[in-house]
Amino acid sequence: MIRTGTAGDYLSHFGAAPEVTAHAPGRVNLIGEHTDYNDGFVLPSAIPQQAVIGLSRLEGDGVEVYASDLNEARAYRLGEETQTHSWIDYVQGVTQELVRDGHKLTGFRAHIRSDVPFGSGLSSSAALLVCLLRGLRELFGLPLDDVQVAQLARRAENGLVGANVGIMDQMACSLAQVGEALFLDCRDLTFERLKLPEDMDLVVLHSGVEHNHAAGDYNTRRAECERACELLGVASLRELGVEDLERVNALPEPLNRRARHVITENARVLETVAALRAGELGRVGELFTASHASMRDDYQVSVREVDLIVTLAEAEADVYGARLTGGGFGGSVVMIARHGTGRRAGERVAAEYARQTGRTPRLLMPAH
Ligand code: GAF
Repeated sequence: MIRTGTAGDYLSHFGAAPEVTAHAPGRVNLIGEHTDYNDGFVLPSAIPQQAVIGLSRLEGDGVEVYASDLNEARAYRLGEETQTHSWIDYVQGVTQELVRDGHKLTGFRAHIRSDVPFGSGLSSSAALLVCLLRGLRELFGLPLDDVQVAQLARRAENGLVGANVGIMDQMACSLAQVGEALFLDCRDLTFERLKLPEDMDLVVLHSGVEHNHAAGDYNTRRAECERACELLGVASLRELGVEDLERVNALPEPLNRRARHVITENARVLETVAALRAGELGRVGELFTASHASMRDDYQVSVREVDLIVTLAEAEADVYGARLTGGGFGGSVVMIARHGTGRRAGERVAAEYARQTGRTPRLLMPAH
């Protein structure tokens, strides 16, 4: 298992054992997309793929980091963090926020590795941030709980990294478990853990189309939601429900679509939680299908390749439903299937998708 290799990786790279090791999983969001920065509901789960880190303190304020997946080393000094538009910004963002909060750090050395596919919509960034923060928390005895870790990770990503993301991914990577869904209210960060039903398979298929949240489209969607709020006279779209859709539909294009997606998606999260509790997997599948249509037609964050995977998945007899997971503009599809059939269905979908597009999909089974 990847976790046990961490200390050995560090040792072989730096020639000494690390003082601490830490890890954090990627996440798959079951439903509740683009609702987090609108104070809404989300329902992510952890995936077995994770980021792992080995760390040791250094004298002075130098930070040395090696990313083994990229075979790249970077160095900087605490207090001199500057944006470089590369992976080291995640590390720099974290130390900058910790120092700003008055935490006492010295320099350190880190070895990082991750098997969360980059740009897959499965939170490779948040997994890296949370695993680094867990490692630093242990190394320096920082008084941070798991919610504070998530909040600090988000500030690092919004700040030095420059991606204006919501809080879902960091909360999921810090608090979610494989086999459970984290039902999270992003307005006040209250959450509940829901055990996923035993009689379903969760399948994730990465389209091979990479996305980037520091890019413009994500920020455009956020700005559109803010503008919709101004026109509707509310502080956040969370204040509205499906009973307000008439007013929402009267907004100018595309603000009407954006707000409609967020409002109906919040309602779908609540319905999905109820259906999961009742073991009504057919209903969960219908909600997945409706969520995907809303992301494709109203929020307009899907791409041709992802739509094709959803169509192929839904043509499978044992698949209850499938939808784009994560921010969109590429990334992955999450599907639920009858227990024991998910892997085969996922393989068939992946093969047909590869044949039609020439892309290389990647099948992940968040087993439970
Ligand atoms: C990305 C962001 F990082 C999250 O905060 C969330 O907005 C998601 O897109 C869409 O639901 O993963």
